Amino acid sequence: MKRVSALTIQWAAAGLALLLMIGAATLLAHPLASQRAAPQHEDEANAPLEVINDAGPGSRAASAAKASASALSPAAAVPTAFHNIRVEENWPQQSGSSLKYIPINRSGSAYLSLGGQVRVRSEFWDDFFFSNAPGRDDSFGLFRLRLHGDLYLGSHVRFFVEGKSALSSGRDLPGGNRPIDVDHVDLLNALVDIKAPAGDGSFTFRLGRQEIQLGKQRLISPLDWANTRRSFDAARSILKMGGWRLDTFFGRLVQVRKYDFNSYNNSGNDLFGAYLSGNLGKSGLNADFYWLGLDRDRSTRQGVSGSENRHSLGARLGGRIGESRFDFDVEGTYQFGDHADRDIRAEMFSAIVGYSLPEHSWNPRFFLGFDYASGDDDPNDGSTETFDQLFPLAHAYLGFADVTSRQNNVDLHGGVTFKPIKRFGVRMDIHQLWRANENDALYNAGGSAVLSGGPGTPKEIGTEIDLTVTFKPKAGWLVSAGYSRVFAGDFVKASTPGQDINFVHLGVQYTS
Ligand SMILES: [Ca+2]
Ligand SMILES: [Ca+2]
Repeated sequence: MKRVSALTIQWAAAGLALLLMIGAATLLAHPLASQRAAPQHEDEANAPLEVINDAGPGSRAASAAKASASALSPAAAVPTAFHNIRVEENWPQQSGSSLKYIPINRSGSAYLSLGGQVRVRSEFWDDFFFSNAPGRDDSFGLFRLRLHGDLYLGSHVRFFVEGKSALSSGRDLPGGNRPIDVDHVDLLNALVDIKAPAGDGSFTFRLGRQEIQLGKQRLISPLDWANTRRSFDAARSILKMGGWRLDTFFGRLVQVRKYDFNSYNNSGNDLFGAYLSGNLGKSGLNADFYWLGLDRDRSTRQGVSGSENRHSLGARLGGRIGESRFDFDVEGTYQFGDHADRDIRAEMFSAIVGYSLPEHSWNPRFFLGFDYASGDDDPNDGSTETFDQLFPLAHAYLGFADVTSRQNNVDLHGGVTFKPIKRFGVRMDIHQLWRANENDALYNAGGSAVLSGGPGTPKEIGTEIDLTVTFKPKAGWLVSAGYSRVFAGDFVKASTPGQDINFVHLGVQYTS
């Protein structure tokens, strides 16, 4: 532990003042928001896409004290007004909000819905990435504004445009302000939908810049935690029928250029595939089946660089177990393809089991989870076995301090969520983190190799505890605070100063 810098105190004071201001504003807030009806989510029957929105404190539903409980137990699911991906919202005529369903022709067949979100987060770091070297303590603020317009022209054509502005007060940790922190003014979504009835459901062709969220966001997520979020320039079809949803798409990752317009052509990461999700009859279980393809112009793995062509085949199953208090979620993915002159063979497995006590006034849910993602045992054997995490929401699963990713990783974790007071949610997690293979690197949350391994090196990365508190004073408001401590394990002690990491975050968000 070290001295607290003046800057840290400044930011702490600013953060607290902000929280107090927001709290006061909230008490006075117009009751409009809380009067709203929930939108008619076509997807609500399709729980997999609703899922882990509440996995991170930065996401809207984290607040909903239902925290991860409802994420995994459909029985507890509550209709929510705002979706993590705003284009998934479809507001009814009687929403009660003057911003939604604004008719623009006499018959009302053409109408416009407007919305937006403001988010402010302060982060405080002590001994970032296990080091007490200069430049490893910092505090900074992240600001984000999103505004969108959603125009319906009859029942077949829809235009959706969402802009963003992501700013930082100045991150001085290694890497400075990263592309996940800053994107001055840009387009997050800009798409057109052509929609037609299909059987008991619908078929939609979607073209343009768009966010993609699949399953529990283990592999593909809009990454709400990041200030700039993540989108793709893509063509996509969405078929909804019989309680199932099939997404097929071809897209290109939008590479954030912090101070310039994010163009279509500078990414080098093409993502394509098919993703099927739905409910298994009346079992209360939901399932996903998918194939995801990824073409990277160039990547470096275990010191070898080259173009990469990787396919991921996977399945997920989750839900409440009968009428019991147990819920579960399991997912497995196998990857194959080629990288430079090597073959790709990698896999991951993720499982979590929860136990809820609904009759207790705190509504607690206890959970135990295990995550595994393969590593490479020999860089010179002609094959690469390091799993690729693709475009995930990693820290919802592997710890809020973002020390590691779903690559050469083992995480045994457990915790509890509960609601001690109405509108308050508490989540406590503990993670024991290892590398899967001693000869492969430790990969950070961004998927970059940060510490290389070797024969005989310890596998233990460390132990992380996370405490997250959320408060949702009114519909649309989310106040969150979190503390994480990562105790350095044998592997990082051997190759870094081995200090424990402290991380505090305070956030306020308003969604309309
Ligand atoms: Ca930009
Ligand atoms: Ca190998």
